Amino acid sequence: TLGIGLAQDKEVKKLSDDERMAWWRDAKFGMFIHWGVYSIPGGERNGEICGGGAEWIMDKLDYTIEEYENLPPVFDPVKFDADEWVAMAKDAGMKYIVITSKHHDGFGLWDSKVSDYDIMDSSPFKRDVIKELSDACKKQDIVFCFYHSIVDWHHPQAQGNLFPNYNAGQKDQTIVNPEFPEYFKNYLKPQVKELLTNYGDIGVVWFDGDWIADYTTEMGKEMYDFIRGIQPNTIINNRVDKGRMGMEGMDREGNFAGDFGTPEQEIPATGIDSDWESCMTMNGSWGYKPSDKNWKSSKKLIQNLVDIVSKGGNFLLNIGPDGLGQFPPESVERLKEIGDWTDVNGEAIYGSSASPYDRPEWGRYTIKDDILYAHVFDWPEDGQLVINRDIQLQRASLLADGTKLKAGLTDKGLTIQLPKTAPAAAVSVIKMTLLTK
Ligand code: FUL
Repeated sequence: TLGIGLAQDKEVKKLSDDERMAWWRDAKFGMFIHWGVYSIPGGERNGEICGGGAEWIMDKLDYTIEEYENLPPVFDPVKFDADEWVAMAKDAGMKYIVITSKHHDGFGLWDSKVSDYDIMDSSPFKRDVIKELSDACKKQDIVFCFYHSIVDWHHPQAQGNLFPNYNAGQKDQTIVNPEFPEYFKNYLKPQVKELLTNYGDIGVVWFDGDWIADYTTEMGKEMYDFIRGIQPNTIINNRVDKGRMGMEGMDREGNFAGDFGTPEQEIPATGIDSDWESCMTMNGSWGYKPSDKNWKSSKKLIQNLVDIVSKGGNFLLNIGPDGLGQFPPESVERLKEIGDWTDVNGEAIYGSSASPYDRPEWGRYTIKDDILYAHVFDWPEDGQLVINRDIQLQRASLLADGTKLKAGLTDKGLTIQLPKTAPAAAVSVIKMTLLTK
């Protein structure tokens, strides 16, 4: 449905930058999935709980490679159901999913011919998770994308030779494995090629781990062109480029490397005139971590989505399924509540653009052609919503049920008269038609 297509397919035409980005710019909202053998211990080892993301447990709680290799043989996620996962993303109003094909620990969730350290060869499960998920996405019209780490704590030519004394938590940038170029050429690239060749259209390749000393700017360029040569219209994040992680990856003109920037666990304070996507966890961990009960409310997550979209970005919201393949119940509950909101208010999100008006104190604006959407976070007690003076208003209504609203000038400024109670608990949307010249 995307028509991205593999380069091998003769019909595939290379799109322009804007054409390539079009589906992604309209999509706004995607699901990040961090899942792997680290989902079994869930951040805990011998009663000790690792700080931060539980997907870092191998490094944080000092596993040797041999000790960590005991996890794949017990990775048997019998509850995994690709159709169900994708349906939960779709029902929440998400338009794409980004799954960790391989995180820093090096374990692959697909059938790799380059390595045995994957779900087909080292786990009793023996099902190609990437295949099942990409098929489920195709069926349900969701764009399939994958995350892939440049770091590899298992591979001896990458960081594997340094375990268990790696301590990347300190982000030691000075340690270099002289054999890393071999890993890059004979392992990383071939694995990326498998993922881009055997699973149909790939919407986004979401790299990570660009900070390591071994990775070079030249490798980043080579990787970017390599992907274009296989799937010309796949979108590639800025972490393909050495040291271009997050907001730090912006140049002075405000452009990100790769095709889009990746602010992590943060939302830029103002709009950025470049493509970007904020990724964020629901609690504090990317990988499954049941000890972390610090869940953001659905209200907060919906407001984050609106905030991001009003500033011209996308929102990639993470799920960390457990070792059996189930989404945590707290995540399921939040996805449902977000879905209830997008069902009613999606019109003000998908295909919209960043607000051309200054951010008001009560919430945010998004715009689509001559329709301006006011997303009200704080419903005014006196029922008077003061909107920006420079708005040329023709008519206004509640998006939820079409109730017409009166507007006029008061001593406070241009004001819309609202009903007593807000139609939604998280964000209520007022739809305004603007006067066109
Ligand atoms: C980070 C990684 O180190 C985290 O584990 C997570 O994958 C996040 C999205 O990117 O840099």
